[in-house]
Amino acid sequence: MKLALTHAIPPKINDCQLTHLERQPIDLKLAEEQHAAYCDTLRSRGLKVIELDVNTDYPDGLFVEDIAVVLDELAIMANPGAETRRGEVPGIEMELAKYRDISRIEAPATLDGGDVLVVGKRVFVGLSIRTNRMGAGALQRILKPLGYQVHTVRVKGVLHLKSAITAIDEATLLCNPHFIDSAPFANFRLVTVAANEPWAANALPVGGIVLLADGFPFTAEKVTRLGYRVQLVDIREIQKAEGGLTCSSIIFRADN
Ligand code: CIR
Repeated sequence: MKLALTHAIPPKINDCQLTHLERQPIDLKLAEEQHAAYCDTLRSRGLKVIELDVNTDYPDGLFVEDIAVVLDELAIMANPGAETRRGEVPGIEMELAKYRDISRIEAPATLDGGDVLVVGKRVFVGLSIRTNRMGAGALQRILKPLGYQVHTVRVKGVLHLKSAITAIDEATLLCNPHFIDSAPFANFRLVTVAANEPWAANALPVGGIVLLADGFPFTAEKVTRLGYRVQLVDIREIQKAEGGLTCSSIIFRADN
C-alpha cells in the first residue's frame, strides 16, 4: 500500500518563506479546508494518509516534501536551503524512521526535497536557491550504490525543480522549459504547460489519475487530450505560500 505523509496547516503559515511571490494574506480556515480536500483526494485514490502535527511552530511545516526524499530502499533527510526550515527535519525523521533506514544530507550541503524528481531509477536534482552542488553530490553518493542515476538540472526563476517539471508517468514529464535546462530530460516525452500558465507544471500522478492545481485550464485540457484522467484540486490559499500540489505530501510504498 502507499502512504502519504502530510502535515496540518501551521497557524503561522502567514510568516512563510516567499521567494518569487508578493505576500498576500492566507485565510487559515480556507487553507485548512483546501488541505483537507487534498488529503481526501489522496485517500480516494487508495492512499493511506498520515497527517502529522509535529511542526506546527514552523510557518512552512505544511511543505513536508522538502524535508525528505523517500525511496523504496531508504529515506534521505534533507538539509533545507532556508535556515528557518531546518528545524522541521527531526519531527519528520521520527515518523519516517518507522518505515525506512535514514540517511542525511549535512551542512554545508543543502538540499530541498522539492528539488528532487525521481522517475524510476533516474533522479534529477535541481540546482536552485535552496539546493547547492554539494547537496546534489551528497545525494548522488548515497544513491549511486543503490543503482540510481543522478543528474543535476539548472533551475532559474522558480523556487524548486518540481515547480518547473514533474512526471505524469514513467516516460512523460510536464514542464515549463523556461525555468530549467531541459537537456537532461532528452529521453522523455516532454509536455509543456500552456504558454499563459507558467506555474502549471507541478502535477501529482496518483492512483491512475493526474492531479493538477485548479486554475490552469489550458494545461489541464492539454494533458486530458493526451489521454490522462485529470482531476483538479483547489489549493489557491496554499499557492500563496509558494506551494504546489507535490509539496504537501511525501508519498511512498509501505508494507504495514
Ligand atoms: C518555502 O519557501 O520553503 C515554502 N514557502 C514553500 C515550499 C514549497 N515547496 C515545494 O515547492 N516543494
